[in-house]
Amino acid sequence: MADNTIEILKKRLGDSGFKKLSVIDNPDLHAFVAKYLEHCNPARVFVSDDSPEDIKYIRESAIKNGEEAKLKIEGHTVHFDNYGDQGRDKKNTGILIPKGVEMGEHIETKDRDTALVDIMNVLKDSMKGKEAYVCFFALGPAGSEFSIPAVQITDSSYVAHSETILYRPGYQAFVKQGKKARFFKFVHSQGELDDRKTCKNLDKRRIFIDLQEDIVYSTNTQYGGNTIGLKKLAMRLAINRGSKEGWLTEHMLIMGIHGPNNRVTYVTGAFPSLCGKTSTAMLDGETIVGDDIAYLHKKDGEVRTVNVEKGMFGIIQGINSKDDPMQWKALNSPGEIICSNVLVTEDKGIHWIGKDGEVPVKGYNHSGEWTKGKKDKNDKEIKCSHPNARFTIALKQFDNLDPKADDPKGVVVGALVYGGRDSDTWVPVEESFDWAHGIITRGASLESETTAATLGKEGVREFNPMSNIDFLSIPIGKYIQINLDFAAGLKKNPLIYSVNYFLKDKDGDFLNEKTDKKVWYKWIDLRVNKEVNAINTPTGRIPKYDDLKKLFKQVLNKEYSKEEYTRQFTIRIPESLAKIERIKTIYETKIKDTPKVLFDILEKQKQRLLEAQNKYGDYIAPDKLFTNKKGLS
Ligand code: SPV
Ligand code: MN
Repeated sequence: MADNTIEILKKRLGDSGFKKLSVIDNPDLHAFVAKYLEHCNPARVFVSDDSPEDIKYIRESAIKNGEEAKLKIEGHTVHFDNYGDQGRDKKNTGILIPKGVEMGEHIETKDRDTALVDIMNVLKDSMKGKEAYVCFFALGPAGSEFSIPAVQITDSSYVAHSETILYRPGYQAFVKQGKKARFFKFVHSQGELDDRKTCKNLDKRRIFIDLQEDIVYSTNTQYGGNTIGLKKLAMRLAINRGSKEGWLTEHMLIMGIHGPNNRVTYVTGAFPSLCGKTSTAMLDGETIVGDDIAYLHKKDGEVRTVNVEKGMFGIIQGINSKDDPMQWKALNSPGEIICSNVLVTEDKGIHWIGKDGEVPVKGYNHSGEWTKGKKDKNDKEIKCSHPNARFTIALKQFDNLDPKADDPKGVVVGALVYGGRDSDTWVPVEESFDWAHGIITRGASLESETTAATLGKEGVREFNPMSNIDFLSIPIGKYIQINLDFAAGLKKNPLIYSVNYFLKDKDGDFLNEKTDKKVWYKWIDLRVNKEVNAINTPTGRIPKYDDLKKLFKQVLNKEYSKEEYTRQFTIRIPESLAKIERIKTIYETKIKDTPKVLFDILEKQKQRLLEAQNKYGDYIAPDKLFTNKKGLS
C-alpha cells in the first residue's frame, strides 16, 4: 500500500475496518477506497466482511438511519424513494466517452473529461456527517469462471442492505484473488436527504458509467435501478467487458422447464420492464434460476448461463393470491423483504395496486400522508402505491428455486426467448428458422408498447433490441454482430423463440389468458428435445393444434378449441410487413454500424410474406399452411 493510502485508510476506517481491508492484497482496491472516502468525506465508515454480524449491522443501520421502517410481518421493512425518484433516470444516466468516440443516438453518453469533473464536484463532501459502507460482492455464483468481483461504496444503508439480499457475498473472493481480481467499482451517495429520508437534490441526480476505469458513479438518487451498483449499473460494465472477451450479458430470466421423465430444459428470456419477465421466471411447476440478468458463456461447444444475482427486485403491482401464489406467500410470511414505495397503513400493514382486498382509504406512501383520491401538483391522481413499487427478496425464500441456481458451471441453455408488449403482430409463440434468423427477427427486432408505468402516451411501440437498449455500453450494430457471432463453434445452437403474451383481437381484447404462457414453455421444451413437429410459416415455425390441445389439457386442464388456436396463430401479413419496414428504417437511418446480414434476413422474410400474401391473402390461418407433411419441420 502506498504511504498516503495507508494513512487515509487508517484515519477513515478505524482499526477493525482497516484490518478487514488490508487482508485483501490489492493495491488498486485500496487506492480506490481511499480516494473516494477522502473525497466524499463520511463521518464514519463500515467495512463488511460478509460475516453474519456485519450483515446484521447493515440491516439494522437501515432502520436506525430511517431509510427503512419495520412492518407488521417479521423481517419485512419499507423504504421510500422521493416522489420524483421512482424509476430509472435515463436522461441523467450516461456512458462516459472520450472525444471522438460515438455510440449512436439510442445510447446516452457524456463527454468523459467534463463529466468526471462534474461528478467529482457533486461528490465532494457528499457523505459528510453520514456513515459510509464498503461492501464486497460477486456477480455470479461463488467460485465460478463467470463471476466478477465488485466493491460498493455507498452512504445508503438501504442500498447496502438491498445488495446483501440481491447478490452473493464477495469478500472471500477478493481475499483469494488478491491482485488478480478484475473488479467492478461503484460509488454511490444519496446526497442531502429531506425529513422523509428521501433525496433532496434530484436536480443533481447523476449516474455516470466510466468504462475505462470500470467505475460507476451514482448520486442524489435512491431508486434501486439507479443506485444498486451491481444491478443495472454493473450490466453496462459487463456488456463492455464481455464484448471484448466473447461472452454476453443479457437482460434475461433463466428458468428450468420440467418436461417428461423429470427432464429439465433451461431457457433464458429477454423482456422489457413490465412485460412479464418475473412472472415467467416464477411460472408454477417450473423452477427459477434468475429473473433479470444473465451472463452467457460458451463452454465445450455449449451455451451456459448463470444468474448474476441471488435475489429479486420484483414489481409488486398486480401481485395477487391467484396469479402469483409464490410471491403472494412470501409477501405474507415472515422473512427478510424490503418493500419500496407501497402504501403503509396504521397497523404497519401494506397495500399495493392490484393486491387482493379493498384499497385502504388512507395511509402513508411515496407521496407522504395519503388519502384515497389524493392528487399531485399536476392534478394527477396518486394511486395507493407507485406502479413501479418493488419488493426485494432472496430467491432462496421461494420453494421453486432451481437446484442448479448456484452451480458455478451454470446451466446449459436449450432455448432463448424474446418477448415484448405487442398487441397486433407476433403470434403467441414461434420458433426461428436458425440462430441468425432468431437474433435478427426476434432479438434485434424486439419492440414493446409503452405502459401506464412510464410517462407519456400509452401503447406507443418502442424499439428495444434484446430488451437491452437501456443498458448498452457498446454501439447497437456491434452488439448485434456479437450476438450473431456467439453461435460460432457451438456443437448445437440453442433454439430461438418469440413469445407474445399481449396479442389482441380487433376489438382490443386479449387473445390469451395470463396462464396460457405455461403451455408455450412446455411446447418449447418438446421442440428443443425434438418430440413434436411444427408448422412452417413465412416468419418461423408455430405449434400444431393437436400438440397444443394436448398440452392445454395436461398443463391447465383446459379444453383448447380450434377457433381459439386459429385466432391466436393466424399469421398477420400486413402487420408483419409493417414491422419489417419499421425495423429496417431504424437500422438504416439511425444505426450506423448495422451488420449487412440484418437487412438480408429482413428482406428474405419480407419476400416470404409477400409470396404468402399473394397466395392466401392478408390473414393466414395455420390450417392453410399445414395441408400436408410438407408444411412441417
Ligand atoms: C427493470 O426495470 O428492468 C428492472 C428494475 O429490473 S431496475 O433495477 O430499475 O432496472
Ligand atoms: Mn430488469
